[in-house]
Amino acid sequence: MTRVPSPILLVTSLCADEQSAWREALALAMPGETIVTAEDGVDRGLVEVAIIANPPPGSLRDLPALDWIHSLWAGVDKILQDDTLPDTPIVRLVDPALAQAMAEGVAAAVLHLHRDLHVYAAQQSRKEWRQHPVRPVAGRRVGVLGLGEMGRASAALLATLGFDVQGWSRSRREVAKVRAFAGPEGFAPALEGVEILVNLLPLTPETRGVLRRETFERLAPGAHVVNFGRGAHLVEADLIEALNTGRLGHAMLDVFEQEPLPKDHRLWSHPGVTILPHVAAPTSRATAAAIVAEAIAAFRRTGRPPPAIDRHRGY
Ligand code: NDP
Ligand code: OXD
Repeated sequence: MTRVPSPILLVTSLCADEQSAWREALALAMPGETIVTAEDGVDRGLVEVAIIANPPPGSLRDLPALDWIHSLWAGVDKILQDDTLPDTPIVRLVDPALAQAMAEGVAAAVLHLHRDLHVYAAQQSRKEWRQHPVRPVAGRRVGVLGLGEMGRASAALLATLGFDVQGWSRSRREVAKVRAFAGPEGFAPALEGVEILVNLLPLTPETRGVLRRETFERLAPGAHVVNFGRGAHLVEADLIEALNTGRLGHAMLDVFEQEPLPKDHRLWSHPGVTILPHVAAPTSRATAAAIVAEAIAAFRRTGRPPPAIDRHRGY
């Protein structure tokens, strides 16, 4: 007798349309599985696998048979803040298409700043026709904080474009044509001479507030900052002070402690800031659903979930 696979619970805090688009994509990628949501009135005692996207706190309680969780997000900082989270492995999204999208987003941001497009946007608002010298990429040092899935792809693309790239991670990572630094002792050298700093760290107790005054002071004067990690990496008051004094040139921010960024937030109107609405690397439903489907198929065959995040490290 063939065993009917247990239902897979999809739990998100997405709007109804987006959640059903995900459900459809997941169902298409794994036609032999049944994807359910809490609203379907499923017997929670049967659920062995949950697929999540920023689930509301408490929504993964009362799942006694839960074996593991697959997140549709790369970053797991929000989920880990839920104290009711069951003690099961959490697998995060690792998708080459996401890393490629991030690398493109980082290259776009860095080239934008490198070619002074933020300066020309400000000039346009004043109808000012003024040319600035163009510097070669080879002389421009870019620092990348975090050399994981996102950071390695981004650093590699920046190096291919000809920038002088250096990166920082917890353990030493090899990326062709990128000077790599690691650990607390590698932090200061990783910032030395950096004119454009890109943050691609996960948010953990150790990395919270990493973009602060002491960090900015180690960069080249007038350096630019790109924050594509998480909002809480940035100490906003330190950023504003550094922009106002000219210690920093410009900041390109994609992530915020509160998203959407409230309409009355001071960052919206700061002339030294470009705001992006969390679009550095949008998740592709098709590729992500295929990756999740493959992980679940392997679990059905072997009974083992894919490699999980380290909850103690926080990523
Ligand atoms: P990974 O886990 O693959 O990489 C994390 C990197 O950060 C690793 O190189 C890790 O070092 C390094 N790191 C972690 N903690 C420290 C520390 N204390 N000191 C030094 N280095 C540290 O994550 P991803 O690259 O997949 O994603 C990174 C983050 O990007 C996500 O957590 C998310 O916040 C953000 N993100 C943003 C998106 C957007 O659209 N804005 C989209 C997707 C992700 P080591 O290599 O030694 O482990
Ligand atoms: C993610 C993100 O973590 O989009 O996947 O920020």
